Amino acid sequence: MQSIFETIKKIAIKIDYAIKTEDLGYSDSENSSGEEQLKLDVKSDYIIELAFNDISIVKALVSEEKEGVLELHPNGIYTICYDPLDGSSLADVNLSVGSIFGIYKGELKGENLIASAYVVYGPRIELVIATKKGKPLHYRATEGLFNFIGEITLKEKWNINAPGGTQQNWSNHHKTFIDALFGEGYRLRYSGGMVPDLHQILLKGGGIFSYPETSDKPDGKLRQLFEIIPFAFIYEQAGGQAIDSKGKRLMELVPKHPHDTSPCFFGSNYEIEALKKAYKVKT
Ligand code: AFP
Repeated sequence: MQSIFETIKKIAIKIDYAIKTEDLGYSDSENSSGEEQLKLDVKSDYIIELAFNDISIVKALVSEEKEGVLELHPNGIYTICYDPLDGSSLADVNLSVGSIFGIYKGELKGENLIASAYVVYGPRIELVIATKKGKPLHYRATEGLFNFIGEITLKEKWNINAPGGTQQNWSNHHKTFIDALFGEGYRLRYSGGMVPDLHQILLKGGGIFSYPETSDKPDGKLRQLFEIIPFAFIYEQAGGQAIDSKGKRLMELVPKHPHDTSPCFFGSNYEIEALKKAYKVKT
């Protein structure tokens, strides 16, 4: 597994360089969700595919930017599902973006996630790695080398509220819940980039990130395999919770299709318990 994490570090340095030096315009292609691809999306995906091609324990790759499964090594053990550059549409306004990696063994479903990692491309390059051995581990790159900063632990309750989705398309009970948090003094921290928005809550100590079902996205927007399950694992390992709108753990998701989405809520225990009450989840 260590060879996978070392490869992610090399990938991070290369994608960061691409963000800072390459064309931020659109390519003439679409991804498998029918979204226009930025040249950076395509380049980041290529960097990742090339890097894991040299790692024999990687059996296959599944990318948010491509349809299907790319078989790499028949005798490999792990399948890596990844979003090469999440929030890429923010790069051209110089906001932080990220890469997300889910490392699975066997069928591609939550309970088969072995480890996950994400990279934040911001003022600094930061990396968080989570395995079943303990708390998520936070690293920061200095001149191309990743230095260990510390373990990540969420508080029982903190003060960040990151409400995703178009507000006019929220359900009434979701809007009531979000407004109630602001009424308790929560701070609005939402950039539209899942990786920096979730990273901020982890590092600041807690709060809640929500991307609910909405009238325009009844199954949510964020993808189960590449985005939701990898972060759900990290939040649970940090002592928090990650659930859907029925109160089910996101780690129990079983995608029917690699690009399936789900409503998702990630946060500290107090905020997630408050959400369960607002959503009348039977506990
Ligand atoms: P893009 O990749 O199209 O920029 O979308 C980013 C994203 O998938 C995720 O990173 C954000 O959390 C979410 O979309 C933001 O969606 P809204 O703009 O609908 O809140």
